Amino acid sequence: MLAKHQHICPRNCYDTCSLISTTYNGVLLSVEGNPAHDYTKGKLCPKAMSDIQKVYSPSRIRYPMRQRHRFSGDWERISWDEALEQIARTILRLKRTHGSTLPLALNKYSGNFGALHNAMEALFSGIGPTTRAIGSPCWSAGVDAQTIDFGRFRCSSPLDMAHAKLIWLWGVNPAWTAIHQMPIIFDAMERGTTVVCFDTHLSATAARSHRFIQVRPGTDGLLALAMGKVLAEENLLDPDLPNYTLGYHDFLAYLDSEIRVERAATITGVEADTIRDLAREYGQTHPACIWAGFGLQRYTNGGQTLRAIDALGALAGHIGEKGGGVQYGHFETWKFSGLGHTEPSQAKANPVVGKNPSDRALNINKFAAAALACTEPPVRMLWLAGRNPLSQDADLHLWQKLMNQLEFIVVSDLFLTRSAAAADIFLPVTTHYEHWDLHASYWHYWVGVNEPAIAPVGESKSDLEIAWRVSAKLNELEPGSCTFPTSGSEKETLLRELSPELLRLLRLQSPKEILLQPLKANLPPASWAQRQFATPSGRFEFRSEKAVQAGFPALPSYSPPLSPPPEAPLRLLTPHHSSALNSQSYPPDTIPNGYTLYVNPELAESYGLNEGAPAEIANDLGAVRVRLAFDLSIPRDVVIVYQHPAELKDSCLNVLLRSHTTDMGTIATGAPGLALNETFVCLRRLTGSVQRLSPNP
Ligand SMILES: Nc1nc2c(c(=O)[nH]1)N[C@H]1C(S)=C(S)[C@@H](COP(=O)(O)OP(=O)(O)OC[C@H]3O[C@@H](n4cnc5c(=O)[nH]c(N)nc54)[C@H](O)[C@@H]3O)O[C@H]1N2
Ligand SMILES: Nc1nc2c(c(=O)[nH]1)N[C@H]1C(S)=C(S)[C@@H](COP(=O)(O)OP(=O)(O)OC[C@H]3O[C@@H](n4cnc5c(=O)[nH]c(N)nc54)[C@H](O)[C@@H]3O)O[C@H]1N2
Ligand code: SF4
Ligand SMILES: [Mo]
Repeated sequence: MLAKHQHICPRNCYDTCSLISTTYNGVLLSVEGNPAHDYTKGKLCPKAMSDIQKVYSPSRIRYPMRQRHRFSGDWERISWDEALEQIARTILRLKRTHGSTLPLALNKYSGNFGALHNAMEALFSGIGPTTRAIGSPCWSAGVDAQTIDFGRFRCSSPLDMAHAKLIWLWGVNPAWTAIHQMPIIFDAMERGTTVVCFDTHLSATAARSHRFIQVRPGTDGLLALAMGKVLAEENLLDPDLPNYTLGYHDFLAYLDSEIRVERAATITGVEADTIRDLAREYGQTHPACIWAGFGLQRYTNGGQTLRAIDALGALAGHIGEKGGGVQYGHFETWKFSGLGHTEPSQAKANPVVGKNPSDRALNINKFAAAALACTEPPVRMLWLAGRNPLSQDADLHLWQKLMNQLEFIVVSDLFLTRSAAAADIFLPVTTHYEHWDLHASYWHYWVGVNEPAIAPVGESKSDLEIAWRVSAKLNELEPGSCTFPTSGSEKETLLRELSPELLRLLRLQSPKEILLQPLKANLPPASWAQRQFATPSGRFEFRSEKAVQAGFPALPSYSPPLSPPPEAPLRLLTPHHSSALNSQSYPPDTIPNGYTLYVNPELAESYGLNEGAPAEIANDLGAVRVRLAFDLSIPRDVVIVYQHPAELKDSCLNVLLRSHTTDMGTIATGAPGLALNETFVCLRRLTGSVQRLSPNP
């Protein structure tokens, strides 16, 4: 029998698409984009198009497993009861030994952003105070910058960009990372909108824009400040500034005394005349929209970069404009109840982190170092859920050390990932075609339900079901040891996740109405239209006391990114890949054969290397084998690898990353972000065999 079901793509992706699956006798036949969803518009990316392959992939793990020795690959199939028993007994033993539940650590992030996936946080809260990864490897600096400037983290509906006469795509690559925005941009172009892309090299998005502005990595803040200075010099400032902003005199004084357009040109690589032209066009065109992406804030000065861009938007009067503003992302629809076990204010501040005040919070970007440093009590058990840190994090040498020191590691995932290779117990989870869930987006305003279309593949279970079962086992072994529910209905739990605030935003009388179709929140299409801000002053704050209190400069200002050390003179950028989603490969089981290093041909020539030549990029942390590909648009001191998963036998790209943190992130996400673009390497011709570095097994 044919049947249709609704889903939401749960990946960490701007688009959070609404999907419709067709099954025949309980088997998935096809997945399409929902035509009734005005952002997905019936279209899917190639990743979701290979979802069915992923669901039925032969390498998907279908039953719980135990590994005899970490990294040995010596796995044995076990029953759920054996797995749960070992997990629960270990938890209770550690609690007894240390007189505390803090030795238990949870590190969870973006494998699946569904509300019911907060079950893992809720389970840990139900056990007692535990050690938690907080913050985000992704966007923290930018979130703080916007929280400081506007008072609240929100953005316009992405459909609003259609009204812009000028669109600046700044450090964002939607042609690969948010493909559903591209038709909106293309339609605007057809109606006469000019699109400018600011990137470090000719990205896929830059190639589709009218104009490409090449910026030296980590210097965008200075470029924005220089353009702000031009606006001031050429009387292109919004005359309304005194009415709705705070500290603009101070900011203009800073621009006047500290910023020189010619000097900015030398540092940013954008010619002074171009800076002036761009500023004039931006100041004179209304409405004008800046989309500032996550790529430009992955630096030690990333938060200040975004503050400078916000300030430029305000100086030119584009904030609050229909079709204008500075767009980055939002939390507005992430008003889930947190399964009753996560502290609501934290759940609000960061959609994917729920923790209680008594928990021991470790920055997710420094997790390994921080966990190793924990004493009284130490961290002894780690649960990774929806996370692949041995592929995605920095400081992998410390991760390796941590993995070797811990007493017990549980990984719940779909596949035997690089991180799962460190597990003692592997628990197989369901995909979004096999469980209920509720999803919001950090880019558009839709909220929707994910319903199961097929029975769980093999013995896999949803993260929520796993959390219930762990709680049941704990309570069986020691009554009262976990307050998280021991069973329930996924559907009913989902309905309870619609908090009164979310019900109001979605204009729902009863939670059940969400089961019918995805709904768009009742939010203004253009944010800050009334120019009433959520800052302490109620104004757009060029000068912020909140920033000062958090230890940041009061004004948007420029500080340079890190400089390369002499022995590693090339900056390595590792932006997101067109056909991978972080460590998740698409189609599954098609991991590219090694990494491609994109370089300027002149750089390659100076090393005597041809296109296609094998080489190695290395620094004091490790070395990675690459194959060279030429890209004339890449500066001679920058090299690029688009991040994608690697075969377990190969060195992973992130062995080269040290966990430099971004300037900001503490206010909104609890911890500074990851300055992953501050990575430096040297390039070496390959002679002999490549050194294999930790954390490879
Ligand atoms: N070099 C480099 N490193 C980076 C980045 C970069 O640009 N370059 N980007 C950074 C950024 S922005 C991010 S957000 C992080 C992302 O890093 P992570 O948060 O680790 O995200 P993913 O690799 O997408 O997913 C992690 C795991 O979740 C699993 N998973 C999928 N669905 C489920 C589920 O329902 N339940 C469970 N339990 N598991 C599931 C997947 O199979 C995958 O193994 O990486 C960061 N690391
Ligand atoms: N296909 C695909 N889509 C994805 C993901 C994926 O892995 N693959 N990951 C998802 C996740 S977790 C995230 S965080 C988003 C990220 O999506 P985006 O916000 O687009 O961010 P990035 O891909 O990290 O970087 C965007 C661009 O910034 C550029 N850039 C780097 N440094 C600088 C700089 O100093 N200045 C300027 N002007 N540009 C710079 C990079 O070259 C890149 O082209 O994408 C999501 N969507
Ligand atoms: S990965 Fe992104 S673009 Fe692709 S289906 Fe999922 S949400 Fe949509
Ligand atoms: Mo991300």
